[in-house]
Amino acid sequence: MTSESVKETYALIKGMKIRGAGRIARAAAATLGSLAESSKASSARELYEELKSAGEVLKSARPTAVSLPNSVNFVISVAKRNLEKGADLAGMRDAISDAANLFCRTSENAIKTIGSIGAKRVVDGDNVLTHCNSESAISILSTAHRQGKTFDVIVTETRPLMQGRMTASILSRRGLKVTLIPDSAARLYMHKVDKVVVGADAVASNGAVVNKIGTSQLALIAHESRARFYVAAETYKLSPTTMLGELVEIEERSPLEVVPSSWLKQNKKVKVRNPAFDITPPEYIDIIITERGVYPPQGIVLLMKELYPEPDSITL
Ligand code: RUB
Repeated sequence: MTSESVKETYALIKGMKIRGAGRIARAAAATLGSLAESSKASSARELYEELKSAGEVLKSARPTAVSLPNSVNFVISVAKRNLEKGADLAGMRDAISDAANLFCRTSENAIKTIGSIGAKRVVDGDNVLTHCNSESAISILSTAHRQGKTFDVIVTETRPLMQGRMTASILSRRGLKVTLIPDSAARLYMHKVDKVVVGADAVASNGAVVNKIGTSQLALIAHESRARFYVAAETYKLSPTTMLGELVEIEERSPLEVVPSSWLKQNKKVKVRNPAFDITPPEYIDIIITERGVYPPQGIVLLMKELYPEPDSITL
């Protein structure tokens, strides 16, 4: 039986009350940690089985951000190791809770580190464009601002759910100079943009980046305008299964995020599609900024191999 807290986190992630690849990963890890603390399981094995099924539920909340299965798999792999070592129920509870806390702390630190590494790329007088709402991209811009650099930020609205407004408010409250533009105005503005900084939901082994819909168009016009294109991605955004040739699933959301139901009723023959993410090929990306340093997209596979030395043992 799925616990109430797992159902609640699942609903919050699916309904996008908790959103953004890093946040959903931490929410899932934290939920597994508290499940371990409150579970009524009567043995270590029972707790492990309960954790595994809760993990499956959480992973199914949104399909694209690989941070979600990566965080769940991290916590479950620690539980598995402890079970195999013969941990008792209390030992298992502690190990799972510690693993969840470790994931959340590591994630928060990674975002700070990416901020420091990425801020080095921002210089006085820059015009930097960002899309959607990425904690890591925001960390870079906020860090550069705290370091006293003066630059302008252009934020795209990010239709249909307008996450760009969140980014614009956050940066503006922190004292950055921000201009919000419709997504469709990006090419008009790109000629004065020096750098584009975006986050990632998943990074494939060939260096392609999956991020909010519209990212790949921005990369294309940045390429045309010779603006640099930077991706900020914690290492838990790397998708290990892409080393085995698996593709990243692109989430398709409700048409009601694009048009109201009254419009749909009046235009029954019109098909409305709402893909939430797209794929930017590595040729359009200059660097991927991780907490482990900066990588050209074509080199990200080396980091992936270091983090996942036995790709064949990855559960598909
Ligand atoms: C959010 C989005 C963000 C990435 C990275 O999409 O595409 O750019 O998740 O964010 P949604 P972060 O709003 O559909 O979740 O750097 O915060 O992990």
